Amino acid sequence: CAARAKAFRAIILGAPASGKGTISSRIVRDFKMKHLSGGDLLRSQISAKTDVGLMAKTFMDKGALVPDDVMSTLIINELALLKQHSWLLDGFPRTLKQAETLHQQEHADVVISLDVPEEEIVQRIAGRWTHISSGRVYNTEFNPPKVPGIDDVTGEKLIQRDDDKPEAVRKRLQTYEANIKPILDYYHHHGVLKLFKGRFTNEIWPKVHEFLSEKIPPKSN
Ligand code: G5P
Ligand code: MG
Repeated sequence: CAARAKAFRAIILGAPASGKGTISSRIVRDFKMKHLSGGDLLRSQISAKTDVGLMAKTFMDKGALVPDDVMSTLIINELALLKQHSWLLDGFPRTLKQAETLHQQEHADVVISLDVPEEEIVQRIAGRWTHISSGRVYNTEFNPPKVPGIDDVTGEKLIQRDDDKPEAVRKRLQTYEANIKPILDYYHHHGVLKLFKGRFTNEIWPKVHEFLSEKIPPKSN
């Protein structure tokens, strides 16, 4: 076959429940990219009861950020395994420090930033159900599982995340607001930032698809 195209590096950012996971799953369905979510990675560490997982949980349950050094090490180790692949990084960086650490290793080709109104976000979180080992998410109204409380693919149980309780959600939104501006400025300065504003995923998704189609070839199958 022809020489392999350069691996493509994308980042997707947005407030809690802005649809990063949902849009990421559509991106990897349509484009040849590996999805890496910081939150999913932490939750799988928690399920496996690793030291990092147990430590991270104390921050996550409060809706606070996991310390930068822990998080950056975790992500950079995972990205090292994906060197040859195009990847989509979801929910990292969350601080300017993380953005700078990442930039020492990898340069993003595009940064997709989702901008969804806050009242929509609060409503969504209340209806979210998660399949922990895969990171698949459902919403009782938007994309309900075929059988309530059960993952469509594996038949395993769905759970509601501990940090989806109202107190933690408020804190997560505050934390996001407090940190996002310098990150967006940083990527804007590097000329890779693209904002997508809208209320619903089905409204934002076609624009993301069109944008990415101009950058990388869609999957041929
Ligand atoms: P996470 O796991 O990154 P958040 O809070 O950033 O968590 P979250 O909650 O995973 O983001 P999302 O991926 O943006 O949200 O959204 P989603 O899951 O796709 O969609 C949310 C819900 O809405 C779902 O139920 C979905 O079905 C539904 N939905 C989607 N679109 C629509 C729509 O159009 N309409 C409706 N009605 N519903 C819709 O991070 C968790 C924690 O991990 C730590 C932190 O403690 C963080 O709080 N962490 C980090 N700490 C430090 N540094 C980092 N880089 C960290 N990354 C994670
Ligand atoms: Mg997510």
